[in-house]
Amino acid sequence: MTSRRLSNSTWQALPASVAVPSYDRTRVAPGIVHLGVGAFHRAHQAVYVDDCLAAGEADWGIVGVSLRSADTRDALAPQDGLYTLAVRDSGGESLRVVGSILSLLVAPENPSAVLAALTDPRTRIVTLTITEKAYLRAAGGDLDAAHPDIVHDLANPQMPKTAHGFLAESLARRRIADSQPFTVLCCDNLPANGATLHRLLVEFAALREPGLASHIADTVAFPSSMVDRIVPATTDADRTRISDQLGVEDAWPVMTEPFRQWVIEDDFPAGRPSWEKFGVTMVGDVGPFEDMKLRLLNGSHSAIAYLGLLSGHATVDRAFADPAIRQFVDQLWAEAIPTLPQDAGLDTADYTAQLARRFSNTALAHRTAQIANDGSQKLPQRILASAIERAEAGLLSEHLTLVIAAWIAACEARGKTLPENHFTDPLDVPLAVLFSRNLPTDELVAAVFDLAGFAKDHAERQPLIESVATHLVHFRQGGPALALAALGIPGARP
Ligand code: CS2
Repeated sequence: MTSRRLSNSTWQALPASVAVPSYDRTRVAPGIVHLGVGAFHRAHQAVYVDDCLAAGEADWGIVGVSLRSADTRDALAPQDGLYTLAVRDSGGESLRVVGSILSLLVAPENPSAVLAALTDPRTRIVTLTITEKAYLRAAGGDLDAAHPDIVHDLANPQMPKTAHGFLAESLARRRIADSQPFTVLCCDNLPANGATLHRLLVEFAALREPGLASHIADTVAFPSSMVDRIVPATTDADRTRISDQLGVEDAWPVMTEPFRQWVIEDDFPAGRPSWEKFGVTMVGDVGPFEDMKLRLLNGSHSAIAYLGLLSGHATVDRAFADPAIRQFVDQLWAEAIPTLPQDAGLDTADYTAQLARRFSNTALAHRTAQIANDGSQKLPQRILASAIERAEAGLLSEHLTLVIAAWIAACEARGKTLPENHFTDPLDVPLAVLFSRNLPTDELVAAVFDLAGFAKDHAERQPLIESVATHLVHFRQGGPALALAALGIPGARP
């Protein structure tokens, strides 16, 4: 492999088969600060923005911020922010160098630089992909005001650690400077993600100063958005293969599928790129799209992850090719679909057929263990929301509750049939304490529900717990084969 790096001075000499920025990067000004500059952002929002820049909308370059690790900055700073997007399916791989990330900051190293970027009047949009757990919600959904990072940020507003701390402090500074607030565009897989972040940030600001809370409540726009693209973690083999194809080294390429989707509520008082010209759907209410994506795509993704892990399948495509898991997913979709809005024009048959094709993409090697991370943060909106709504309508949800049991069984299997830290969860420590107590199964499930805030204070909590416990007994006695057989699905791998 060559030691020359992909950068402003090498990209012109790449092979003709690699698409490159067609615009002058030196003329691009920053207009967006992105919090959480991981692989998903670089395969999704940064690509849509790259399209806008290529069409001459030069005011929307991205300042990428990592809230925790320096890895992305360390890899991309020597590359002037350039990286390769590899779009993969059975037809092969197409490469594109993306130029929309102008600079990279690491919040723990230099919080002042992040605040400076956020208060720069040219910054008109702040986008976020920080993952579900970084919203720091307590069991039940309110801001976890006792979380050490929240306590820290309230005591040290000039040196924040959390997204809440950075957003509140920069909005406070912009308010004093009489500079228009930026629009906050949440791109994480949370229900009503804009409204959820708005509520959490107002809760956080109220702990600082009531005036700031009402300023944020009244003047800052938080459009919700639905983002979708499957982005497996990049491997060393990917890095080597891409660098060989480029003829220069790319330390941090991203892998993805051909499909991409972005649906955004059109509420940008400080302006926005003409996203609608580049494949983004701008709508008044993103709710139906969000629910369909969370409950059908992400819900079945979690099911495939936990059943796949328990059945010995390392990747989504292999798990989905297992006839028992495939049949289960079809039945899970049939259970979730009636909970979606019936009058919003959603074509669920087309959507699930497309999901089946996407999950069968063998070129992605999307690891089940990657999706299994953070189940306690993901299952409420992916699985429990549908189960609760069905219970309210007097309907059983045997497939939805099986996914929760599969999550618990997979958590218990770590250190036994699965490697110790095969996947992680913010609740790992208290979960391990619960598992060590050898509780009767229904008591264990009730304790897990309490810990994670599942169906908190809900009338349907007890029947859901009983259903999960029944499945968990099957998982413990006979693995996924017995659990799925009890639903009439034959032939699962034990
Ligand atoms: C996945 C998502 O890791 C996960 O939990 O379900 O990241 C999924 O791949 C994306 O939401 C697809 O848009």
